[in-house]
Order: sequence, then structure tokens, then C-alpha cells
Amino acid sequence: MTAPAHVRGSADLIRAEEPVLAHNYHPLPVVVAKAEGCWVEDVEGRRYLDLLAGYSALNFGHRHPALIEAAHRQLDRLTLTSRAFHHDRLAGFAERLTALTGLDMVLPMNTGAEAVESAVKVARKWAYEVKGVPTDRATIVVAADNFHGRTTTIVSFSTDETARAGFGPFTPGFRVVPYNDLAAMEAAVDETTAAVLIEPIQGEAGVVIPDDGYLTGVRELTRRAGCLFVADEIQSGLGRTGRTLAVEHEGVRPDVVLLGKALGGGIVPVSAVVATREVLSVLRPGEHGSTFGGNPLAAAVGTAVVELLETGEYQARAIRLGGVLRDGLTDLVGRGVTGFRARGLWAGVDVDPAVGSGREVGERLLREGVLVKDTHGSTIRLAPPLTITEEELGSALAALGRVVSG
Ligand code: IF1
Repeated sequence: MTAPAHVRGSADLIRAEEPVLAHNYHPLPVVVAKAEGCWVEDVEGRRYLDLLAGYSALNFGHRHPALIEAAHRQLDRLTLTSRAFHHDRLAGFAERLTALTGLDMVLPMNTGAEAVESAVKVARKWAYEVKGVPTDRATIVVAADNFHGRTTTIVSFSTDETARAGFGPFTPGFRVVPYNDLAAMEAAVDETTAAVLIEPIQGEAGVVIPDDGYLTGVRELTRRAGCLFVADEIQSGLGRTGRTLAVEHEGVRPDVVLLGKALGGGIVPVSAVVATREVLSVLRPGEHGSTFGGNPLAAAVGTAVVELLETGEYQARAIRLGGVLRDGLTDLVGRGVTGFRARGLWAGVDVDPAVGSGREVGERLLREGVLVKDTHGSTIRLAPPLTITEEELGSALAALGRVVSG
């Protein structure tokens, strides 16, 4: 059936973007118009399995009924007050989020980068007021190949030239050490160190999982040094790896946990700095803020997301189906896949460059009805919604097999 004249097709819409949209992305040639669960549908009605899930912002699938219901209910009551006034959704959200993470206080923000920026500010203030670091001398230790967002301060400590070039001058006060290297981190931490900021698993780097004991080592090292352990769980958290937080795989409790992406249920931007009382108590009225941070709609959706995670159901699914994912990828090693790293329903898959680049694999999978995104080179990231069924996952793995094994 041809689309009515007034509805533009995919090709028209892609062409129409070109002169009026900044070219800061190179999207795959698909124009999504509808979605539900793990499936998206393009303008022409073609359906695709979504194995990117909004870079882990869609852990509960597209338009999860409980989340959409919470959003609709709140849309019909109250959407924004600013923090100049209280509103009836914020206490509940903060109570549930602290209980879920085992920490004491919440600083509600919107995007992941805002949570990271807020953590940098709070860690520095804590260093001056609690640790006694001389003013403006605080340092923060980060890992090479990190990804924490796109603001000027955050790209100041990125080691990815593409993310940094042309955006200087950069914010000082950061020390970069190799990931998964405790000795290097020990050497970088000193009396000026406010915090160590790392991803428990490095997402953009290609789902890089540190050695067992690394997170425990970071915890012990930061405790000994009297600095903060800040875990960026914006991509690794909220069920993705089979636990509420990825740090739970080692039973580690950071001083600060950063959340975002799936906290907003794929509906609204919701992020948060969740931390000990000692850390977040350094903030006093007027010292930090955000127009939309903790807004009623965000708090209502965020509360519904936490309620989904309280059941443990999604974490259990990520473990169980993560086994299916791992087995499927193991079968492909030596048949177009050279290696992979996986935890829960999250995998970085290294495709043999002879098969093609990550982008080319993504384009071929698109033609097979599966959406994935490459990270770097010939590595693709698989991060389906945690609601994916075994059959859907099996069909996605079969499509990957056809694409990489020829
Ligand atoms: C893009 C990458 C993923 C994150 C971690 C903070 C943030 C992110 C661990 C910032 C955001 C997003 C950003 C998005 C694509 C995606 C991404 F490819 F960029 F690196 F997932 F790996 N900490 N990651 O992964 O959160 O401000 O975006 O809400 O910039 O293209 P944000």
C-alpha cells in the first residue's frame, strides 16, 4: 500500500533532515515511526528487533505498559513545578531510589552527563570541605577509554580524540590511568584526590569487563586513600548486567552511584547522583540545581522504574537470557566472530574485520530486520531490552550468524 500523499516516506524524511539537522550522528538508514516491546516499525511498516535499546535506556522495552501508565497518570495531574516548591512525587522517588541502591541521598538530574557533572562538582566540594584538600587543588582519577558524556568538562578527561578535538580549552584536575590497572590507579591517587570515577564495565569502549577483584580493589584503594569511589552505572546499571547495579557482581558499595538512561524508562530523561549522606550533605541551597531535575513527571516515571526493579524479575531475566546470548555468541567464535565480552544481556562482539566493519555489520543486520550499533572498529554492542523473549533473542542471534558467517 503506498503512503497517502501527505505522509513522507523514509527516503524523503532522511533527505529532509540533511539541510536542517546538525550532522553529529551517522544514523543507519531506517526511520522509526512506532515501537512496542523489543520491536520498532519504520515509516513503511517494516519491523525490526531493537538490540540497541537506546544504548540501554530502554531496558524495559519500548513503551512498557506500567511506565506508560505512570506517565499518563502524571501527565493528567502535574508535570513541572521546578524545585522552588515541593511536589508530591519527589519524596517517594528518592526513598525508593535510596532503598534500591543501598545509599542515603539523591540529587535528581536529567541526563547522564548532568549526573556526571554534578558528581564532579560534589566530589570536589567534599574534598575541600570534608577531606581538607586545598581549594581548587582537587584531582579526580578516571580511566582511559572512558565514556561519561559529552560536556566540555567530561570530554576534558576523555581519551577519544573524536570526542575531544576542537572543544578545548579543557577543564584541569583530572588524571587518566589505564582501566583495570590497580597499580596505576594507586600511583595516581594522592592527598589531592577527591574521587576515582569509573564505569564498572566500560560500555562505549566495547563492553570491557574488568578482572574479578578490580572493583573490590578500587573500593579498598579509595577507602585507604580517603577519597570517593564514584561508579558511573548510567549504562551498566538498572538490571543490564543481571544485577540492579553492576558493582553488585563484586558486592562492592561505592560512595556515589550515577544513574540515568533506563531510569527514565525510555520516556523522559531522568538521571540521579545517589550517594552517602556525608557526600551529598556538602550541597546547600542555591549551590547547585536544574530547571527540570526531579520534576513530577520524571519522579513518577522514575518511581515506576524502581518498582519494576524491586521485583528482581528483570535482573533474573538478564541472567537467564544472558546465558542464551553467551551460548549463541560462543557458537559464532571462529565463524566470523573473533571474540566477545558479555555480562547479563550486554555484549561487545568483535567481528572479524575481513567480514566487515561494525558499521557494515550493522547495515547488513538492518536488512535482516535487526538493529544494532557498532562501537569502534569491528565491534558491535548488543544490548536488547531485558524484556526480550528467548525466541526473539534466538532469531537475532541467527541473523547475526547469517551476517558474520556468510
Ligand atoms: C551519544 C556512547 C553509549 C554513558 C555513560 C554517561 C553517559 C553515557 C557510561 C552520558 C551516555 C550514550 C551517549 C550517546 C550514545 C551513548 C553511548 F556511544 F556515546 F558512548 F551508551 F556508550 N555515562 N552514553 O554511556 O549520558 O548525557 O547521554 O544521558 O553521546 O552518542 P547522557
